Amino acid sequence: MPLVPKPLGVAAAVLCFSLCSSLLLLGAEAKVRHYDWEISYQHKSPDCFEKLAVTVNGEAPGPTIYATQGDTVVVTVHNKLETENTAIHWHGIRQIGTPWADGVAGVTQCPIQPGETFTYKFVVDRAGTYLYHAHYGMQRVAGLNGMIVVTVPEGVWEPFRYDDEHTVLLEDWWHKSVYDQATGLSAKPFVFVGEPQSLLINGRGTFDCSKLANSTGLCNNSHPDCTLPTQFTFVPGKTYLLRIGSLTSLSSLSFEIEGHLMTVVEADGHYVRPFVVRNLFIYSGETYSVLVKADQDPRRNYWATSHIVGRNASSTPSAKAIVSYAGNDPRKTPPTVPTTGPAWDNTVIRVEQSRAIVAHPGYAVPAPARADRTLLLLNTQNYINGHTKWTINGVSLHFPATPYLVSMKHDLTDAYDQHPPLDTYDHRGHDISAPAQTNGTIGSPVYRLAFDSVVDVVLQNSNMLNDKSETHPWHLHGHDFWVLGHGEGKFDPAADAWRLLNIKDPIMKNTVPLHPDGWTAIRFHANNPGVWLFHCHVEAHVFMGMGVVFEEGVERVGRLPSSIMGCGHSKGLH
Ligand SMILES: *[C@@H]1O[C@H](CO)[C@@H](O)[C@H](O)[C@H]1NC(C)=O
Ligand SMILES: *[C@@H]1O[C@H](CO)[C@@H](O)[C@H](O)[C@H]1NC(C)=O
Ligand SMILES: *[C@@H]1O[C@H](CO)[C@@H](O)[C@H](O)[C@H]1NC(C)=O
Ligand SMILES: *[C@@H]1O[C@H](CO)[C@@H](O)[C@H](O)[C@H]1NC(C)=O
Ligand SMILES: [Cu+2]
Repeated sequence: MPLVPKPLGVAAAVLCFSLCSSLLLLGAEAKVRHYDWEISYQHKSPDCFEKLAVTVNGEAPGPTIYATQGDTVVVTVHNKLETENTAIHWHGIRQIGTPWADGVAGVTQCPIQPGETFTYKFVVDRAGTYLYHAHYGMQRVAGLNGMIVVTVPEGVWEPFRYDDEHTVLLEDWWHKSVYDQATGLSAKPFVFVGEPQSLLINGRGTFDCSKLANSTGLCNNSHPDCTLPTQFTFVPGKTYLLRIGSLTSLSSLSFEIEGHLMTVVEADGHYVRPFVVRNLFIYSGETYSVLVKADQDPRRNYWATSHIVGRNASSTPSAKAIVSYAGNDPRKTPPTVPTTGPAWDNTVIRVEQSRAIVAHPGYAVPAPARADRTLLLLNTQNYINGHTKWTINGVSLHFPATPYLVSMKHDLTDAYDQHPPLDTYDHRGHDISAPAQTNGTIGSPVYRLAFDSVVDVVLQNSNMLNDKSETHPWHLHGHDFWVLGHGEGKFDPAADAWRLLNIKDPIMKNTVPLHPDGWTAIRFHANNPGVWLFHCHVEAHVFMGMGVVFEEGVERVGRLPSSIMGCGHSKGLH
């Protein structure tokens, strides 16, 4: 959709950006956008291997939601999974005033049972590129994923121009069912999900069926779901905005378009100081908008590819889509062999790109100069009663039967654990370059944050039980945070670490990678009444307990809708 900017001046745009909810004053009338979704299992062959996928109105990934800043989105969800619960999270939407619509089973609502209908209603208060996905068990792995595009209101400028746009949703895909994967992760001994069989771009990938000795007809390289790769059309000379989102379950990715440079202009709904890349590193739960100029030889087509980085996944083929210049046969295979992407184990270039992402000078929201409280969250992998788990400061998060939002608002203090071991955990004595020597516990703790306080979180990586350290993209619900910095080794609060942090022009995001053998520091304002999950966006990791729960100002939350209740101790409340 071409955006024809109406001169309004940068000052006004900056004002609009920082006072986003007042944008309604600018004339464009807020709309209510209704969606009616049936969630059901369907047989799908996105990479030529037939599998049951969780679909939205028969599609996986689901439809892109388009709205304008200030609009209200109403999604009525009918659970037609027959034998499985569901819940849908609107990733990057802060749910200001509607914490019950965040869609996290066990935190903000009871799961939606088979045959039930649940309505999500929330305001999209800031332009940008966002995501949605299932947030019940590991259900996201089965395909319930999609994008949300929120455009600026009429009369407001973005700090860049383009002629047209495309959405690019990146996923990884397994042939094992979500049940098979979850059962393995919970087993004694634990069975990891392994590397994905394929990568998808807008729901399409390719698995070579001849690799299977006996696929009993389930794998068919002539299946119409997978014969044609996704195509993006470019008109020569035009500039495109690609809205790229990753909802991989495990993989960190590198995305590139053969022969074309990309200018990164937006990250998680915030304008960045533009920088040019040949390949974009993108972690699960992140979104980026990039500008691409159709400035190459228009007589041929080009590959757009995604590759796994951060893990040795040499058996997983790269995803391939076609960028087709208008006038060519869009299905015509590019004449070149797609690249294999950057070396999977080059952490340095990934950290460098993370550090390059800072706020656009005209739109920087400076971070508060200091925090009221600092949380050091150390992740370790532990054996707990013979199970392999992830813990944060020694506790593996298990969602309680009663959603936190309900139990905390209604003072059902038996429904969760009152005291996270924040101050008792021995961070100083923990050697991050070795597997954990402790066992940890399983629990349902919550960190209670003073309302309106400024909170720093330092995420500290450490070696897993296999003595390696890997990437964990962390996603915070209900907020954007300032990304203060990424460091190597162990964060030392007494030493220089604080001086290395960027509080001048940090980017705000909702998801940030914690790189191997390092730490990541973020700062946020605990000013959104509710209960919010903060977790690793690797589906297997959060399933194994890699997350924490924050509460702030729950007493300020309005009357909870009875539709989120009905499970655990909330049975009698509605
Ligand atoms: C392929 O698998 C099916 C089902 O497991 C089995 O009945 C059949 O004998 C196998 N065929 C070959 C050639 O191994
Ligand atoms: C593979 O798919 C094609 C196209 O739908 C179909 O004609 C063919 O019968 C399928 N092959 C098998 C073995 O099922
Ligand atoms: C990556 O995996 C391949 C295949 O399993 C193996 O041959 C190779 O040695 C591994 N590379 C590293 C650096 O571990
Ligand atoms: C406790 O942790 C140690 C070291 O990781 C491990 O060897 C042991 O099996 C664990 N115990 C249980 C009961 O899981
Ligand atoms: Cu993780």
